[in-house]
Amino acid sequence: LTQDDMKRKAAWTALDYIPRHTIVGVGTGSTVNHFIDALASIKEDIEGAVSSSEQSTERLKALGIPVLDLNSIDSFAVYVDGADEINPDRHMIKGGGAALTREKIVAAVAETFICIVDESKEVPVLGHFPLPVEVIPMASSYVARELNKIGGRAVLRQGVVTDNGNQILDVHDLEIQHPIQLEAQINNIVGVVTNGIFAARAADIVLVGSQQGTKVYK
Ligand code: DER
Repeated sequence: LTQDDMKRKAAWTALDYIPRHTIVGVGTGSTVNHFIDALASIKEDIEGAVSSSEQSTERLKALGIPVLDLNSIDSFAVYVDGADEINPDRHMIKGGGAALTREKIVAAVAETFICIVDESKEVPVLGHFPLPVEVIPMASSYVARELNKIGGRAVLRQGVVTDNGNQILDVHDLEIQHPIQLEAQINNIVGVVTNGIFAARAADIVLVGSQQGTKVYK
């Protein structure tokens, strides 16, 4: 199986966790793109989707799935999204696709977060994947200096402006032994909009596409 095959297997397995006649929160990325294709196959059975990016919104609309405004909803059952890394506590690094802010917002509203990954995303400790941090453009150099002070090596992601008009710093060389603490610490740096540690609100169910099929853990 190729990595894409494993992503597709995890994405289609997520259908088993989608209650009918509900609103589904949809993340961003290549694994989620497979999930959107899967969701389209049951679109008559769902009320609609809440999207975490313009990229996902376009794909949902192209497949005839209604995209709803998060502000018109006070809760919904399931959010499905990928991750760049996930540890045994179901804490994630996300943001490889620069959608981390809206992903974190939609995930915060969802009752259940289902993470769909291929086996390459499973790590014992977060941090080998450079940690994305969304920053207000005028603060990018200041935030980079603050992140370097805590042991990272912050690099401005070239040529990327997020859906919210902000920039991304990718922080290399972190070994994240205490994700919940570091997530809060980085949030406190003035100028940071969102950081890609998803630990305070971790995934609830993880579907891992692997050579042996799809593993489920929660
Ligand atoms: O940017 C993101 O958070 C995406 O979910 C990313 O983490 C996963 O992207 P992939 O499914 O293309 O590997």
